[in-house]
Amino acid sequence: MITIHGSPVSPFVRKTLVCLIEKGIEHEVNAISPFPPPESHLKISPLGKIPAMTDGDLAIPDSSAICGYIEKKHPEPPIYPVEPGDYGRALWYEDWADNELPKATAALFFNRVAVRMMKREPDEEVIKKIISDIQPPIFDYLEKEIGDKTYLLGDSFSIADIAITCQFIQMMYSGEALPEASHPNITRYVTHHMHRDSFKGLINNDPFMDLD
Ligand SMILES: N[C@@H](CCC(=O)N[C@@H](CS)C(=O)NCC(=O)O)C(=O)O
Repeated sequence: MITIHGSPVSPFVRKTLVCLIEKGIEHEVNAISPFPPPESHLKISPLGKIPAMTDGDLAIPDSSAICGYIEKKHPEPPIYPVEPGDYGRALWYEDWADNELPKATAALFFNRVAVRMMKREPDEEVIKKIISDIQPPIFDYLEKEIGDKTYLLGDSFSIADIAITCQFIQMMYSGEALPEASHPNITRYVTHHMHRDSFKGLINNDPFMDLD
């Protein structure tokens, strides 16, 4: 059976869990924290990060590698577009959502919530700077990419929508609302996707917010 190692509160763990749930794949979660990771975790995740996945003797770290493996092993329903152009764009959005978007979203969770778990006080100056300087260009790019679409690629739900929605949920877990006035497309898009059964079940299991 597939085991995802990492706390479900992590946006990257959430990404892998949504993929598994969307595909109806049986799995279990070994809810470890990476701050610091248990010694045994370094054997399956050399960088000490979460998530890592094991499937029998196979170990794969990193949410993108894990989602790619899941897609190859269980192609239906697809979460990566089949059309080559859309596939390439999906990989781009996934990479952007994992590496650029967190500077504007998950960074708020880290600096407001995770620091307390590490027995440190949040730094309000850092938080203000994220909201005033870092968020606008990142959100402006996404706002234009979304436009009036429901799905970023074609007319189906894909890894691009999963990776992006995961990061905004993390921002909301820090107590920050979606940017309705400044970025209405983002707000409409994220609100739509986070109400899918896969996301909703995970959100309602976490201690930060509840969805009807
Ligand atoms: N590119 C990695 C990023 C994973 C990641 O940064 N996870 C965070 C938790 S949300 C982590 O393990 N941080 C611990 C650390 O950086 O040492 C992925 O997609 O899985």
